[in-house]
Amino acid sequence: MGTQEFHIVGMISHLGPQMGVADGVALGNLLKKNPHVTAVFTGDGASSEGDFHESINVAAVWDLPVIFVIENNGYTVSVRPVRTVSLQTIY
Ligand SMILES: Cc1ncc(C[n+]2csc(CCOP(=O)(O)OP(=O)(O)O)c2C)c(N)n1
Repeated sequence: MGTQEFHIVGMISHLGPQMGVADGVALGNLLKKNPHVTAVFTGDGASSEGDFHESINVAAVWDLPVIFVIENNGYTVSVRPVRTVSLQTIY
C-alpha cells in the first residue's frame, strides 16, 4: 500500500528490491534539490540479497539522502541468521 498524500511508496517487496526504489526516490529529491530524506525498512534476511548491497553502495557513492533501517529480529522467517549471514552482528 502506498499514498502520495503522505509520501509513502507502495511496497514491491519488503526485501532488497525496495531499497533500490528508495535510492531512486532519494536521487529524485537530490536532483530537484528537495530538502527531503527517504527512509526504507527491511529485515536481516534482506542482507543476503544482492539488491541490498547494491543499494547501499550506490547510496554511499552518490551521497543520496536515504536512511536504511534494518530490523534484526533474529530470524529470516524461520531461519536463524547464523545460517544465512557470516557476521556476528548486523548493524
Ligand atoms: C525480493 C524477494 N525475495 C524473496 C522473497 C521471499 N521472502 C519472503 S520473507 C523472506 C525473508 C525475510 O527475512 P527478514 O527480512 O529477516 O524478515 P522477517 O523474517 O523478520 O519477517 C524472503 C526471502 C520476497 N518476498 N521478496
